[in-house]
Amino acid sequence: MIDLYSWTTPNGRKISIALEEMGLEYKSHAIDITKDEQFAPEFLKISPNNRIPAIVDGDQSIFESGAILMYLAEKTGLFAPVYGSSEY
Ligand SMILES: N[C@@H](CCC(=O)N[C@@H](CS)C(=O)NCC(=O)O)C(=O)O
Repeated sequence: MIDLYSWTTPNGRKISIALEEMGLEYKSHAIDITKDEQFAPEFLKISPNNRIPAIVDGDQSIFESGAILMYLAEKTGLFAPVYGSSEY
């Protein structure tokens, strides 16, 4: 089960959309950036740059939406470009 730490912003929504489209099970945790919850010490252990979105998958925490999308694409094999392929 993946834990998603996010808020209602476009960067946050990107990850929710990817998780839904990939059919992955996940649990959402709201990090209300309007209340500075991104600066909570527990959240900073997951996302040291105090920004959403971030995910935890097992013992790995990943932040930055592009890095999360790449991680999820590699994990599922979905929406990932096939580098070096003429079909790409
Ligand atoms: N380059 C980052 C940008 C993340 C980002 O800017 N997140 C904003 C909300 S969309 C945030 O958490 N801001 C809180 C802050 O800067 O303290 C990504 O793509 O994940």
